[in-house]
Amino acid sequence: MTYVLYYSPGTASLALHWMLIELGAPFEAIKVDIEKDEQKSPDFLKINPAGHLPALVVDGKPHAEVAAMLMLLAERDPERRFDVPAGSPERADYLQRMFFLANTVQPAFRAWFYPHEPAGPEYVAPVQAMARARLEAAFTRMDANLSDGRTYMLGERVTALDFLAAMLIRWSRNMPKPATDWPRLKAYADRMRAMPSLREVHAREGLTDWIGG
Ligand SMILES: N[C@@H](CCC(=O)N[C@@H](CS)C(=O)NCC(=O)O)C(=O)O
Repeated sequence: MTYVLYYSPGTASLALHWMLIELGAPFEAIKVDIEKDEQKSPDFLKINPAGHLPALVVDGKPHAEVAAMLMLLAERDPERRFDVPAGSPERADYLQRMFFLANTVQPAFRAWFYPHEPAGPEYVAPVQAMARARLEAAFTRMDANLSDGRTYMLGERVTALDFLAAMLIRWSRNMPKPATDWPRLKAYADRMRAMPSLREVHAREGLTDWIGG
């Protein structure tokens, strides 16, 4: 059955859009205009009551949360190319790293990009300072995870984790100290940027920065 992806260019939907392309899965992509706050429209709130992107319709039912949907797409792939199934040796690392990105890194980015949310416009500067410190600490950990020379976040093959990790590295591109200032993350980002599907999703979403290195 065809998936339906609700997306906005460059946002958290990018990882799903990218994986759908890489998998060659049948899907329809519906653009939601964040500039016009369409993600808060009554019609979209029926799809994702949180008013966030992405949303992914699976078997006719809408779902949200990018990390969860990446894991779902990976396990639904008939060849399970990017899945790390229960019982496999890397499973605990996979879950830990996936949840670290979703629970720690994504909220810090949310605070960086939406700094008024936690405490209003008055506290934008301290919120961004906190977000920056948390993100830089996270980049240090992600970089250290690659210190044994592994090619991808979990080892020698691409998993669902890499779609999320590479997207988050991309999000840091305009920060004072982007993730690519960490040498192993830079080399990793370059490897991911060589994937034709990452180039393709940039083209489809009309994104031109970062992908060129
Ligand atoms: N926890 C959600 C967060 C999604 C999220 O924050 N999406 C942002 C774009 S990156 C969004 O929808 N922003 C518009 C808004 O919050 O109104 C996920 O992981 O999917």
